[in-house]
Amino acid sequence: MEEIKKKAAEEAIGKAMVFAINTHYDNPETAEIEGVNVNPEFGCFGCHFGKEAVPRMVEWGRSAHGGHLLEVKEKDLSAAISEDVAPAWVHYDFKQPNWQVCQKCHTSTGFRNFASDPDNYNPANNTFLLSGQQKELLYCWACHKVEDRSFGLRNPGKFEKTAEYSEPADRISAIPDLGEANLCMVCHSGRISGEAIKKAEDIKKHFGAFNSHYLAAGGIIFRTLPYEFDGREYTDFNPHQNIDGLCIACHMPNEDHTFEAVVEENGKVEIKAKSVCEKCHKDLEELAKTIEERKKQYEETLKYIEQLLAEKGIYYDKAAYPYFYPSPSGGRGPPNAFTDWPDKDTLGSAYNLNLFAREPGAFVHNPSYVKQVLYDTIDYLDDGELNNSALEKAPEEVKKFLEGAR
Ligand code: HEC
Ligand code: HEC
Ligand code: HEC
Ligand code: HEC
Ligand code: HEC
Ligand code: HEC
Ligand SMILES: [Ca+2]
Ligand SMILES: [Ca+2]
Repeated sequence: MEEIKKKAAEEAIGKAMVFAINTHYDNPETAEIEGVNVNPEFGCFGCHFGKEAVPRMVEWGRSAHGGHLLEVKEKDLSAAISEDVAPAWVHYDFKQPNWQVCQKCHTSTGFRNFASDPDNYNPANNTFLLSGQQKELLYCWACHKVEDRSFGLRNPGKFEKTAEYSEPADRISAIPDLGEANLCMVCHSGRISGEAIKKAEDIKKHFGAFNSHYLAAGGIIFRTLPYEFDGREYTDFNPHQNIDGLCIACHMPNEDHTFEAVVEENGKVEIKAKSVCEKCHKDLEELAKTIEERKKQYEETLKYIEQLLAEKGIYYDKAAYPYFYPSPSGGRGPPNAFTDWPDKDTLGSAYNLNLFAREPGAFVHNPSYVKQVLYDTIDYLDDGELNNSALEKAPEEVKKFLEGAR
């Protein structure tokens, strides 16, 4: 009996070792990420905090912040995280000095240093203990204070202090201290606001000069990002903005480190943060169906905006930075980018398209406001005037989505 137990234990340890060797080493010779890098400053404690950490590690290993490492390795233990799976960690070698402005959101070292002391943050002082092309994911020690063994969360403070952009100043300063969600706001609130287009003296530039950046949920919730049209009123009513814990409440129910608010399989949505939504939405099955429907309608609405821009000779290619081209781009990229913006509202419309195409949760994050902005974008593009004509020629799904927005 003892012999059998011992053998089983040895086998389990052997398996864990093989697994660890294949997931804890990132080959410096390749641009893909083969596994996590162990920062000698924190050692194994950088992630293995103790018993409570174990379920979190598995969840994190499946998350976008963890580059979906465990999903990649489940298929093939020798596979690596590629650009397709996690572009934000893999696309560039962000530790190189020419990417210093990007490091606070695209590296653990940069984020840790920034979030620990935003006032005195200087990316030139980011020290990367990595070699060759090795890259960081968003490790546990980026968000958690591992250095004092408290494992508590870093707190960069109010968004006003951490924002990449300074306008619209009144709305930015109105964002309250969000506690733990201050962490999320640093990276998920975009880099350039639609206000910048209003202030710009010269708009005849390629779109990179106005690109809001991506997955900018915070900038939608608090209305800091979208291009709003002059002469139109926008609602301040967003019931989701005052939920205690904000991003954490909806995206980390029961401390879930996959950071998923919903899971989706074959177009069917299952809500994870049930107890949060339940406080206001009585019928959760109904709510899940609404999300499925709205998601489709939202995507159709963005397609329609893309079509209206194309009719003006402005072609959107989501996959090819800087995204707008004078002819269908086919993934070409500069120097053929579109620069001949006829006016600010057209550029603002293009800006909104790219912002929302890169914020797939916007229709949940701020439902009524988002519909207004999309309505106005279409209303402007359809005949160059804000005359409530947006739904006249719109496809059925778009009509369903925007009915009642104005
Ligand atoms: C950057 C984060 C990180 C660091 C640092 C880290 N690990 Fe891990 N480790 C993980 C993740 C994620 C898993 C997968 C979680 C799971 O399967 O339980 C894991 C799993 C393991 C496993 C597999 C067995 C188990 O616990 O399930 C071993 C063994 C292991 N790590 C050893 C180490 C050692 C030794 C060090 C220090 C040299 C270390 N790890 C440092 C993230 C890390
Ligand atoms: C250091 C910057 C950073 C911080 C801090 C951060 N995120 Fe992220 N987050 C990212 C990046 C980058 C991605 C996309 C990774 C990829 O897919 O390449 C991402 C992805 C996500 C996704 C998944 C999107 C998808 O397409 O699957 C969610 C949800 C998310 N983050 C929520 C949060 C929440 C909630 C917080 C706060 C607890 C947070 N993030 C903190 C940078 C950050
Ligand atoms: C304020 C935080 C922040 C800063 C600063 C930042 N990014 Fe990002 N970036 C993000 C987030 C969040 C994502 C995740 C979006 C995604 O994967 O869809 C992202 C995604 C990306 C992607 C993947 C895009 C894709 O196609 O999905 C690239 C490339 C990128 N950023 C480049 C840069 C570069 C270059 C810089 C510096 C010049 C930079 N970023 C600065 C937050 C930031
Ligand atoms: C993007 C930031 C972020 C990253 C990265 C992150 N966490 Fe967390 N973690 C949080 C937040 C926010 C909470 C608080 C959640 C709450 O209050 O509901 C938390 C809570 C925890 C807790 C306490 C809750 C509990 O289950 O006891 C543990 C333990 C934990 N995280 C472990 C980890 C580990 C291990 C990793 C890496 C595998 C990790 N975290 C990565 C943001 C992060
Ligand atoms: C009311 C709950 C709620 C709040 C608050 C909330 N989210 Fe979301 N979020 C969702 C839901 C639900 C989705 C999924 C929408 C879908 O894909 O169908 C989502 C989608 C996302 C996505 C895209 C995920 C993907 O898979 O593509 C990101 C990133 C994100 N949220 C980040 C955040 C951040 C950061 C905050 C805080 C600034 C936040 N969210 C606040 C409910 C919420
Ligand atoms: C504090 C109350 C409250 C909580 C908590 C809450 N919601 Fe809402 N939600 C509302 C209200 C009120 C509306 C209607 C907003 C409007 O009409 O502008 C709404 C609207 C929505 C919509 C848009 C519906 C539509 O017809 O377009 C979605 C989707 C949604 N909520 C999802 C969620 C999810 C998912 C959760 C939990 C993760 C959640 N909500 C939590 C109050 C709440
Ligand atoms: Ca590598
Ligand atoms: Ca019109």
